[in-house]
Amino acid sequence: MSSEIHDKPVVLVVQGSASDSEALAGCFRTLDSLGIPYVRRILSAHRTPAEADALFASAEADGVRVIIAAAGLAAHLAGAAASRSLLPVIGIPLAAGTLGGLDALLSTVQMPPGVPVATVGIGEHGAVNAALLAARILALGDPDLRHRLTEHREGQRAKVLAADAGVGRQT
Ligand code: RP5
Repeated sequence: MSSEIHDKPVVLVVQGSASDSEALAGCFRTLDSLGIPYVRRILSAHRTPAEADALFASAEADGVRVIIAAAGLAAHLAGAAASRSLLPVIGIPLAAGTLGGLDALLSTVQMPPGVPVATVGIGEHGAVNAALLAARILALGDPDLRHRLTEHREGQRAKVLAADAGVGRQT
C-alpha cells in the first residue's frame, strides 16, 4: 500500500476554471510539501460535463484515492465527482462572484443524503485544508505520510510558540 501511494498520483485535483488557480496555490504547495503525487485538471461540471464525467468515472481505476474538486459560483463540480465515483471527495468552494463564495459554499456543502462531499472553508484557507484532509485519508494506509503529517503539525506548533515568545508578556 505504501509503495503504491508513492509511485503514482493518488490525488486528483480538479478546478472549474483556469481563473481558480490563484486560490488553489496553497493546495498544490501543501500536497508538494507532503510528497503526495497528484494530477491537476481544469474541467467544468457545467461547461464540459461530458469530460468531467469521464474523468470522475475512471479516477479510481486510474489509481486515484481522493478527489479534490474546487469551483466557484453555482459550484457543482464536487457534487458531480461524488455522484460518479465512490472515492472520498473533498470540495473547495471558491469566491468567484458577487456573493464572496457563499454561493459556492452552499452549492458544495448542501449535498443530498447519499452523495457526500467533505466541504472545507471558502478560498485559499480551505484549499490548504483540503490538501491536509486528503493527506490524513491517505495516511491511514501510509505510515511514512503519517510521519510527515506529524512533522507538519509540529512545525505549526513551533511557529505559534516562536511568535508567542517574540511578544512582550504582561505580568
Ligand atoms: C466556476 O465559475 C469556476 O470554478 C470559477 O470559479 C467561476 C468563474 O469561471 P470563469 O468564468 O472565470 O472561467 O465554474
